[in-house]
Amino acid sequence: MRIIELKATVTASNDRDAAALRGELKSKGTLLINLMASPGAGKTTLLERTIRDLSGEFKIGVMEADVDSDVDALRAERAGAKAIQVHTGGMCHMDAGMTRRGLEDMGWEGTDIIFLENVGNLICPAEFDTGAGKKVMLLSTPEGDDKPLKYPLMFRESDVLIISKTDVAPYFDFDFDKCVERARKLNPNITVFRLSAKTGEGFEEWENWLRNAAAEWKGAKE
Ligand SMILES: Nc1nc2c(ncn2[C@@H]2O[C@H](COP(=O)(O)OP(=O)(O)OP(=O)(O)O)[C@@H](O)[C@H]2O)c(=O)[nH]1
Ligand SMILES: [Mg+2]
Repeated sequence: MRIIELKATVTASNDRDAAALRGELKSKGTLLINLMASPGAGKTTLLERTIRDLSGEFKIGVMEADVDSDVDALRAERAGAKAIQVHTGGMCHMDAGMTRRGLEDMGWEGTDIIFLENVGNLICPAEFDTGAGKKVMLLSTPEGDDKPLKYPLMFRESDVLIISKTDVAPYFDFDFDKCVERARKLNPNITVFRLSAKTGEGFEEWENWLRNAAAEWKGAKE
């Protein structure tokens, strides 16, 4: 497992770089998923199980973006994915140029699905297009059902909202209906899953969504 040190890319247009990267990935049928959430929401735990469940069907890559450490990439690698750790040089998000460098260093060709576990926070990652084909966010029940009100851009930008740690929801008075209503007010098309890595709730639905998304992405490559 490699670790690479990155600095923010200085280019005229992140959006243009992101669109170019997305086009290259699409031409090879590789679906890049930008996974975003607060620190500790359960991103790596979600990935570990997803990799174990799906690595017989798909070639899966994981790019772990953090300010420091290699723990998450080691976890993804142990679960069976091709993994790379990128250090963001203190930056709180990944941009398209950084994502391209990480992917090239990892060797992305031949993979079906690559998860980019973005730096943990609900603000900056929502502002930067990384070139991903899909954006998936997690909100864990201990964070509270009011988060769509406080971090609207993240909810607006995401294709999928995974409400994680449902097993502990009763301890945090988490109101699922209120949370989903608030999220849908910002983004009527957002797909919502309830999921627990402890009980396994929701994994079947999430993994079926992934299967469909990967197939659609490949189908559109011509
Ligand atoms: N009860 C419960 N705990 C969970 C669940 N998913 C993850 N956790 C716990 O939450 C903690 C953080 O999980 P991670 O998967 O490391 O979270 P992360 O979002 O990758 O964290 P960062 O990469 O540091 O931002 C760990 O102690 C996990 O065991 C869940 O579904 N239920
Ligand atoms: Mg993590």
